[in-house]
Amino acid sequence: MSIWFTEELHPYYRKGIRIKKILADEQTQFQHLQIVETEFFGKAMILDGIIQLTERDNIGYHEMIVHVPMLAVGKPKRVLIVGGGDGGSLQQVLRYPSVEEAVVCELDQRVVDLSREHFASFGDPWADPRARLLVRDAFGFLEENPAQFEVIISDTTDPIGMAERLFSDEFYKLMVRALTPNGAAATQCEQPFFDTELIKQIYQSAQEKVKHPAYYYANIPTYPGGGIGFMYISDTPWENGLKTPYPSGKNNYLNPEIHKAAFALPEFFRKELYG
Ligand code: SPD
Repeated sequence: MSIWFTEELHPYYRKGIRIKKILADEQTQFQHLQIVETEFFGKAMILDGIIQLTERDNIGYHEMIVHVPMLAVGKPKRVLIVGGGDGGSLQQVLRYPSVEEAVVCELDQRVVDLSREHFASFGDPWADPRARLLVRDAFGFLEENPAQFEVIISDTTDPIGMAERLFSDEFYKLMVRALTPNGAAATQCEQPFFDTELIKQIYQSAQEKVKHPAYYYANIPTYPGGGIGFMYISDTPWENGLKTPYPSGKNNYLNPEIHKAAFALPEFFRKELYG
């Protein structure tokens, strides 16, 4: 079998990858979950028709969403991942020996189960005694945990359906409240070409809450537009992270040049965001 999977996230833009085999296809309590074997990108996870990760290019996403806030903070002990049930962010967080507890607040247990089964490259981070999985909605958990986490990673799907709330001012308020002073968060923050207005709203919301919000970007070929951005949210400047040594283990995407360059924005978008 060889078929094209086409993602139509926007009515004016589609992208496709060639698939060899469907490995899992189920309707969970929350979403349509598929794991497929692709021709070029290895295995991929697709949720409600949208590619979430592939074996070949997920590492750029996970390294960038995790290490930028982790390095800025220095030696974080308690980390929260909102979403992230596939384990890719968790794997990166656990590279830091300073981490004593990494809580993952994921709504869909099946994302965790099928990822453990199919994505061996994540190295089963769930087996690490520092990992704690909470299968629940992140809003309630954030409400119950003010000033608890030095780093929060919001590793979510796109703002569609149940995930829309994770891009709201209310969510950002709760997330910042759950950070310790000088803690840092990074959130999955969409695509400058397609989601300019949403990113502007989020930046404004972040500006009202912390001193040093900033947008940065990574190239991920299987995401719309070939990449995705992140919002860095903290009273600590992201540049602090440039002085922090990397945790042991090999980086695949992040290096000091990329770390700096990721915050450089194309002029049209820089103007929109920073004026
Ligand atoms: N447009 C797709 C964005 C997907 C972001 N979430 C990825 C989850 C990987 N842990």
